[in-house]
Amino acid sequence: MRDAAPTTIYLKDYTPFGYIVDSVHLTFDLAPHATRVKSRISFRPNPEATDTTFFLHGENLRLIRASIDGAEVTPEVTGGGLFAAAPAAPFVWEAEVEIDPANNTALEGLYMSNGMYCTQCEAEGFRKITYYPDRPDVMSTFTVRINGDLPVLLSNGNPTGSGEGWAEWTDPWPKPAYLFALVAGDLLAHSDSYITRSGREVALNLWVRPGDEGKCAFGMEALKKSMKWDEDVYGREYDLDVFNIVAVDDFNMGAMENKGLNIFNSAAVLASPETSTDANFERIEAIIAHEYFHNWTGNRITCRDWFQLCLKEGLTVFRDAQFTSDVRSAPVERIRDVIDLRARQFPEDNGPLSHPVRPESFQEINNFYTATVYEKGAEVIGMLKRLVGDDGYAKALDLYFDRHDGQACTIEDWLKVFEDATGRDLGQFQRWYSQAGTPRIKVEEAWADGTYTLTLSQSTPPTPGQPQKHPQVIPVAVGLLGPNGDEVRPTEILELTEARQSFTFQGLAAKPVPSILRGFSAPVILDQDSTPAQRAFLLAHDTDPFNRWEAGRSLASDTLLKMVTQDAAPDADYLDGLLAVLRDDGLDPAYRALMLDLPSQSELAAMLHDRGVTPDPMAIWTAVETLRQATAQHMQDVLPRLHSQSQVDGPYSPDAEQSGKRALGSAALALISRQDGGAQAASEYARADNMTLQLSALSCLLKAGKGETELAAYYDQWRDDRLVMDKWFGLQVALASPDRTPQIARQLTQHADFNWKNPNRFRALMGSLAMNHAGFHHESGASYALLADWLIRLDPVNPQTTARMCSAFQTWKRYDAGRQAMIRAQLERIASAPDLSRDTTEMISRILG
Ligand code: 0A1
Ligand code: ZN
Repeated sequence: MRDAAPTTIYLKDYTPFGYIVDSVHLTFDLAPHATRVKSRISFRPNPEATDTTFFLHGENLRLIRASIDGAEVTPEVTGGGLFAAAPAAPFVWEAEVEIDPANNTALEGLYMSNGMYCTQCEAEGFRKITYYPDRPDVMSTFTVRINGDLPVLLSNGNPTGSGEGWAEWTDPWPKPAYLFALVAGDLLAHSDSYITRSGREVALNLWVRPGDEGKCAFGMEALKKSMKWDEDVYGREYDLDVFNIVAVDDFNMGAMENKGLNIFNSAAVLASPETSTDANFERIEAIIAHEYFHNWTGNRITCRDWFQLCLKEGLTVFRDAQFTSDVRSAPVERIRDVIDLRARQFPEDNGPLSHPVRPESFQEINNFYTATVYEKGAEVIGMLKRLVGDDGYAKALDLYFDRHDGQACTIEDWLKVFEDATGRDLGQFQRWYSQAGTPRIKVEEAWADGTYTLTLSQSTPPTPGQPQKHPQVIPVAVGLLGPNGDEVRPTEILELTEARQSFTFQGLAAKPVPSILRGFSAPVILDQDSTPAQRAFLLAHDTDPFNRWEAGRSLASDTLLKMVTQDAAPDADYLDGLLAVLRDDGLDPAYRALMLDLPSQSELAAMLHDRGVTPDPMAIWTAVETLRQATAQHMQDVLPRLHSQSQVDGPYSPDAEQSGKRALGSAALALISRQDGGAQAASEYARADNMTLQLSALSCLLKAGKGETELAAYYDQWRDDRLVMDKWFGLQVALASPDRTPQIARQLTQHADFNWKNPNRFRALMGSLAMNHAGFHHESGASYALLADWLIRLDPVNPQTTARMCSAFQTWKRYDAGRQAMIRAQLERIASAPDLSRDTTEMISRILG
């Protein structure tokens, strides 16, 4: 192990730092292997702290010299930082260190990507740049001078001076070190400007490598839309003279909200119709909004410590989802978010990696940038809004910004704002932050003398470290439909606070059909014994678009589970109901496309496991194939018309309307390909003039076991475009038939273009392997072994990405004894790799349990 004894950090141990930082001055002399960083930092004792130890974090730094108030000091340097004797009065700390950005492959701290210097400091990367109290509750203004022989030199804040080979930046807003950023390189700007609502002009730049200028326009529009939306909806205005975004090819995550200088994975910002799909455009718009919104929820108000990560992430995800709902379609956005939550957060919350939205301990904080903190964190805010109402939410948010601007806060501060603004006691609601696991709600119905009674029972299974759970407050949105399909009771929120609770509805003429958990009003699993006929009724009549979709989805799951466990034939209620929906031209094409989507094979495996059945990945795969085939047959007559929607009038636009039509057209083409063996897809491929259609046609061909020629043509066409080639790698693995998956994936790892040190390329291949359910769980165990080989290889180079990819194994205990033994062997092999990183060590030990 690289770190002999990994230490666990606990929320309960929080203490404030002994010193306040009044200002930070940094000077960078850039050189690939020997960058010098000089720091001058003004400290003064913190009257609120009892521990006055002067410890500065620092890792992989070569200390050249250090002084306090001008007098040279010799600190005690450890692996994680240094101690020095500090005066009990204000003092100035100065230090000079040397770092090696060119050899920084972990992409944390200051590193190089294609000859460009860039930084990533969240969560604890600043300590790899210089000695500093690298914790989010230490906030200061920063002035940065960059000396370097490169045309573009950027840092946070406003530009305050520049000349040949140097630039100076000043950030007037106090910030924690994790929001520090520096970029230097040969970059081009796509520029624009924005006038804020109070009339200030902000210069906007999107900086890219030469050659990428044609992929900036969409991102810039998304930025301006986000700035306007945050003014209109939250009353939040931008607060600097410039806003810079930089696209970087080598990046561990999607993007980073550094103050005034957002750094983006190029996959999360660069887009053009020829190279990006509609889904890419939509994701880019959401990420740009997300990072921009962090300026208030994250930067102006930040986190006291990393346990409070959801304070900024849950809220900012919630805000970016609101934005997408407003600028696109609200029901479609909600359905997509729930699909994503079930695909990523539910498995996490119901397996060995389960943790509360606000964790109570960690070894490596980078392992807690999870779907639970982000997506469940956002769901918790959605519930809070549902419980206090839109006005209560607006008042609470205004109070939050007023009261806490400039501070580093906790979840307690956040909930107190809601209590003070609305008068509501949130004592029980707090459990959503401290209790892990997905609550399950069981539904019972009773009907007598015009009174309908719904009895809801909640329970949350044990999770690591939390054997006992207490009832949570769960907002359950319910509407009632009469026998003819009319809504007899509009949506109301039932507040489930007890373990078991009944709700009555009086004065009804006939027994109603309930539509429960409308809009997915809480992140729970609903356990309802309804018949296929009842679900089909909701699919036909529910006025709540989410639950209408959900009815179709549960019909699909039910039929698939019966096909797996009872060898049943595809259910007619499902097929007829789906056909009726597809025929209904009054329904949004995007919505109809989502109706055609099936639950993922991994989700089906989880459902089987919940019902006490050991999932057989091949049996699930076969059931899905059979249902798809039956669907193609049953929908045969409507498919050509649905497919024709792909051909829109006028030039390509990634807007909701056009992309919805293409989504429906592509879903139809996938079914047509099952009938014609890919003949139509081949001609669609030949005439596709945008990446959405090109990729949808190629996918159909690969699924049909064809597409050799097209794959080769695609390679020739796009071999010089990294982002488009990521798709080429990903698609082949994602769509490989289960029997050939390990072999295809292995062959691709030997391809000359498999630049495995680039996180996007690594994820494209290995992430797709993990997502190809039946192929990953190939009975030979070859896919497990292949992934483990590559995780072992990547770990010394990039621990963060390695650790994140380990979650591919998190569901291992669902499967049969043979597969469990093979996975355990791979996990143990990874664990015993020499010098395994702290990141990966923690993940593997948690997964092994
Ligand atoms: N705060 C960013 C996510 C992020 C987190 C860590 C990173 O490096 C380890 C990079 C980005 C966001 O929420 O967008
Ligand atoms: Zn974020």
